[in-house]
Amino acid sequence: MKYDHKQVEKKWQDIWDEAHCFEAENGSDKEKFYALVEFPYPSGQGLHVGHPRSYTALDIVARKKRMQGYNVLYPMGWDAFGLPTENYAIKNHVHPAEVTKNNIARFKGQLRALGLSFDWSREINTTDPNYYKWTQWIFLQLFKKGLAYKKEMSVNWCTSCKCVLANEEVVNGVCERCGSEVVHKTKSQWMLAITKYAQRLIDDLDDVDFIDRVKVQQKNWIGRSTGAEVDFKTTEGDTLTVYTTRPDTLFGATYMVISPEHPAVEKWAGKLANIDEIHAYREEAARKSDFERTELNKDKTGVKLDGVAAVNPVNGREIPIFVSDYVLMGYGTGAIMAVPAHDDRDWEFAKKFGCEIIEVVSGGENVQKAAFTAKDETGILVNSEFLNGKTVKDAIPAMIAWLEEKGIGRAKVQYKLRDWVFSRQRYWGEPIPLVHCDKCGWVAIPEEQLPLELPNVHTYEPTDNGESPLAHMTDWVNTTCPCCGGPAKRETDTMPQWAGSSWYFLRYMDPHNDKALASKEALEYWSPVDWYNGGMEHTTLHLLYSRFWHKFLYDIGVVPTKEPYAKRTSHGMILGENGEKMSKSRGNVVNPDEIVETYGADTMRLYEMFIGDFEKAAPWSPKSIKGCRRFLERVWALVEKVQEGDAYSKQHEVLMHRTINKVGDDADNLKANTAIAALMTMLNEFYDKGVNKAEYMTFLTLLNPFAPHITEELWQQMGGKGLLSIAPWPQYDEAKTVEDTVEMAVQVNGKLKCTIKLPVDCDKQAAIDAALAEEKVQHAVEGKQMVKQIVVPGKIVNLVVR
Ligand code: ANZ
Ligand code: ZN
Repeated sequence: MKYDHKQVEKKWQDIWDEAHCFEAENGSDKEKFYALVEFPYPSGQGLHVGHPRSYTALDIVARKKRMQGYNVLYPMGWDAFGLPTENYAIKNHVHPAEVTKNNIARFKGQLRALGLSFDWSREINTTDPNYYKWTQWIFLQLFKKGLAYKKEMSVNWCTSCKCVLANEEVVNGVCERCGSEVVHKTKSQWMLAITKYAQRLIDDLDDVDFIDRVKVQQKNWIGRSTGAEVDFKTTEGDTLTVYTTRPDTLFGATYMVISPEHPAVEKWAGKLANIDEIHAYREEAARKSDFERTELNKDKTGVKLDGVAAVNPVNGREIPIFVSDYVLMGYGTGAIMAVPAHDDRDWEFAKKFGCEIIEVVSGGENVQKAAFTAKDETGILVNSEFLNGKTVKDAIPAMIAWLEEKGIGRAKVQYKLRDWVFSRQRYWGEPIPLVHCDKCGWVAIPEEQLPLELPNVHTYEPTDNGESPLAHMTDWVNTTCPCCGGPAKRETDTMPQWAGSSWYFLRYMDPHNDKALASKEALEYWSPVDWYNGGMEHTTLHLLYSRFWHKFLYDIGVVPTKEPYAKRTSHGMILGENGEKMSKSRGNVVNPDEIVETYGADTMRLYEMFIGDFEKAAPWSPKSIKGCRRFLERVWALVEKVQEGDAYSKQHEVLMHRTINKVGDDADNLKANTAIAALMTMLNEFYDKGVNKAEYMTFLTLLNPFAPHITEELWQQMGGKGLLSIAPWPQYDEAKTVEDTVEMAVQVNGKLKCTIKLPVDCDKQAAIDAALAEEKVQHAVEGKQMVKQIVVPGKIVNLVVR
């Protein structure tokens, strides 16, 4: 019979559905295992060949754990709010809910066709009111604890999406999503105080098993730095406070720089002769992204304040103050002390504006030629009175102590992380469940009124004035204040797409609960996620946000663990055949549907796992797909050659135990590629030396997590009991994984004559005797004199004759 993947795959997908065999059980006594992959955004393009790389890898883990007797939760759902759907809806005049429904249907069909063992009874959708009820509920708890607050602030504004972006959504100065220019705009925004959790988000990384690059990126993004705040008196009699990581260099501070947006500009406006020039400069700066402003190699610009100066507290010297865009308002205090001798940007600025450069750390090149920035044991303080002769490391605390004693400075820890801008002026998102009352201010709507459903509007176009489309719906907007009963207005901004994905893994634990986001028992049993795999692009956004929400939920007693994910891994990208990123414009996008249609899901799965090291990017290779397909055809054809036998034969015993061990280990370590290679070797051995039923059944079991459909079919043909997908994983015996015989080469005068099989522990003389017993060897030494006999144990017997 020919291997017909279409018939086989459809048959088993239906059987699995009917058997509900991948459904996890709540309230089970079994040990649990929770495997999670990032739920997709159901875009109009459908599934990408990149998705199955992550899904298949954890599907293999989930399937194997299930066979090992665990109660496995491997769920799937839809992260369905967001801009692309809304933009598509606007363009094509279809409601976003309709677009979402259609896209989900397509995605679900594609995932099903891949034979992924998801528990579809727990499917979730972030745009379902029964789901976002709890997203809104969590927001209300944050609001009640003072962690959600509204603030006038300068925000990133995408000129094309007409929408506020979080810092994380701005990449190299452009919108992460559409690539358009991002400018600054002052707007009133809902903010979440993620910075309150900055230190815990760093510290608790010690307790989780995340791959190193994920930990490093999380830490870099949070950006902890230690240093001091120093207060400088000004000629106006007020103080200007700076943040510095190098208080040891204070004697070298020859000027100060404030950000163009610093409030001191307006405070001193009346005293500044060149205030117009400063205002013009500030407008110019507002048009640039933070990225452009702080780029190292950019030409330094700025304006010196004409009328106000500062005083360096260590020596009483008057020093000028500049505004310059390389100092950002959003970091530290928005003001710096400039030490051109030891900071590159300050040095460039000083050269351009003719500021004094004073060396205070010796050990490098001439500081008039370049800044000496080393911050290690080699630098020694000079020109710094009480710090002279100290290393930088010792001088920093010494200066902080001096400043603290004088009451003009203090040690300070600073984070790059900003609070999370949480409102969007768009339609397709969760409504923020708050109302504004002139008397009571911002008031939470009563929890019994959740979900606050998104009203059905007819236009969702973003407005040019930056107001949400919901603002036009006066019937919906005008309401009564839950607090005083007076007239009030609803918040019309919606939540960002990151909201629904910040807690979705909890909902899978108990997806139909209408009393709580999940029951206490379900949370206790399933937490934490045992293994979470996802893209590196989500390391600084989703991963950080969801860890933050989880910690908050832990603090208010909702979830039982501090961290949501015990383990996090990340897959490399699948590139086009040309080694470049797949994209429509490059014309190198591979459609997964076509691969499944032509070769079958099992081939597709094997191929995506065989493509290379899981963590590394890998180019698409049609040749290698054919190789995987051929392997499965040989697995199929072998069924006719299987002989009787309920136990492993002597000849394959070591091979069997070894491969069980190897495939199991590899599957647990995301090394599917080497597991598959071991199964290929096994198959070759069977073709060479024959195979019995016990051996073939074990082989099918080992291959099942990788190629589930074909193995179920062959298992059934062989008379296997029940579903292979839930059959027990094979056991192996450690002692039997080692060969008890070795093969040794026999040479006469350096020429290979034959090979002999000997016990592993056989001694030298026995090896020589065995070699001499071989006919070919006897022939070669006949009538000659034996000069030397060399034995390399386990490898070679070399006889030298004359
Ligand atoms: C004096 C100094 C001397 C500095 C020196 C560095 C080297 P990290 O490590 O990133 O925290 N800085 C402070 N606030 C800033 C702002 N709002 N915009 C731009 N730059 C700012 O960097 C802290 C250092 O960056 C601070 O230490 C300050 O320059 C600058 F030899 O102060 B330093
Ligand atoms: Zn009120």
